[in-house]
Amino acid sequence: MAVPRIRALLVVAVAVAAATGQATPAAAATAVAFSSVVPVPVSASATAGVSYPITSGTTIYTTPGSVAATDIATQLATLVRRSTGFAVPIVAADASPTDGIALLLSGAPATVGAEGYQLDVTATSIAIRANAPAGLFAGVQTLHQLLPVAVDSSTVQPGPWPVPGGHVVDYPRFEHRGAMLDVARHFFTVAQVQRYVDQIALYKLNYLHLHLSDDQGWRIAIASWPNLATYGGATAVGGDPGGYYTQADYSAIVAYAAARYVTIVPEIDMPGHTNAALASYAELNCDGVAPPRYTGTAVGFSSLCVPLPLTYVFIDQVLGEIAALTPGPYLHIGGDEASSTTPVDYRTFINQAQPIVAAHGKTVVGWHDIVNATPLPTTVAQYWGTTATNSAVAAAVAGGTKVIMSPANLTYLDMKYRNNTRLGQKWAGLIDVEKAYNWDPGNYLSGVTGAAVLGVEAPLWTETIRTTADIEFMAFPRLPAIAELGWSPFSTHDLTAFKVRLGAQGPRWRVMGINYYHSTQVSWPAGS
Ligand code: IFG
Repeated sequence: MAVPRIRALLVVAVAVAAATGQATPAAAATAVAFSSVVPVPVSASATAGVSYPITSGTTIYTTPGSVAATDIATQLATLVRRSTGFAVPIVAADASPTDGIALLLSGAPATVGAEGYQLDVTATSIAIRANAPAGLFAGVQTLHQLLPVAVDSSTVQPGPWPVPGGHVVDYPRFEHRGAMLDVARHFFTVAQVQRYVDQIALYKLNYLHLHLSDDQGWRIAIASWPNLATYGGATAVGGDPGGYYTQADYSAIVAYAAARYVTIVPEIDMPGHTNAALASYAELNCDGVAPPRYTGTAVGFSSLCVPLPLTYVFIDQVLGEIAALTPGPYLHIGGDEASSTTPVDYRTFINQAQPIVAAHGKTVVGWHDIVNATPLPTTVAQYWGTTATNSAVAAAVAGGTKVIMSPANLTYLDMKYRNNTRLGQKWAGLIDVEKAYNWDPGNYLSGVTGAAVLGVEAPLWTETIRTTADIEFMAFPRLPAIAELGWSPFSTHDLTAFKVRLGAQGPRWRVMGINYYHSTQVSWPAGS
């Protein structure tokens, strides 16, 4: 179709939209730049002048007999159906499709591994090939970012729906690419967490760490200790409403995340950050007296009673119930800021808690403070320091400990962008896009490089965060920067190029209703 006719079509579309009171169509007529994908793929080459038009005749083909491929296809079809109004049928691919959109668990190069994919867009077809469902899902996230931004509209838009032509071969640098959401300082509903899962999955993050307990709130029902949720979960920072997940709620989050190839990592912080538990059960306290519930924002004042045998019955039963609901490999036991636990007691406690986690078939993750005890060989330390050297962590790594990189001064999404940012804190410094992007998780902490680094995670603590809009304001645009550090080869690391790609995400975030911060370090397209 010659360009003038497309322009004429668009004029008509806008006129029709205006006449029918529909929202004027987001810029659906022009194809997204092939180079705008975040995280940047290992290799991507656009085919100039070629685009695939999604039309009412477009079919999605999937590998026969694969429930996972069909589920992924259904997620893509649901997105496209909602905004195009097309039927987008899903059928099993009986051969190598020559039209439509093929999502295939065959034909991908072995080099892309289990999480990678190959994507080809021609004038007549789109093909995503992977060795495993996780790779197919990753390829669909890249395709999603290549669809016109109007595809993310919640109402039918006029189109047209061109997808830019090109070839991608892609796979992740790090296995652990995570976000953390603190649901203890403020509680967020299942739907709010699921919305965040959708957003982090679009940027190929594959872990969501939920900080489920702290001084200000206990957020998951434990059948053997019911007061934890009903009493310990009733409040929040500032006296804001509390809340908690029933075990069915938690399972719904786990399942929703799993369908998007995001693994949930539950955290029960201990021995510190435990006032909500101690307030819920007097018998857990060394003096037998339950402290009042706490709605402030101080840290370091609480501790489980280390000499008390009941403490270990408690953590065994709590962690046992959570482990049974958690298909992922990790249980996070926190371990941070145990200022009210003596160093001897801290070591005793952590060294007793780790085998309890292992007995429930899970691998321990802890904030890096746990290297001051004796980490199990499989225990993972999550580094949250603000320095590029930490001799205790380096020593643990020399002993085989693996690390998830979360330097607070680079990845903490609750840090203000600028001094005048309304939300957030600034104890670890101000973090805008350039600081969030301009580092290498694999070569940041001295003595912690290469295979010792499992990956990266961006925590969002919620002392000052109360709503979905607050979450999105702090997570976007910095989380995609962390996502690119986790996925893309460091050879592609380029701040200038990244900021162009990041700016190109703005129009889609606007259509998705993501309340992102228009960082002054990025040039955002008009209207985004
Ligand atoms: N440090 C505390 C968090 C939270 C954070 C806010 C860790 C591991 C400061 N511990 O970060 O509970 O209060 O930025």
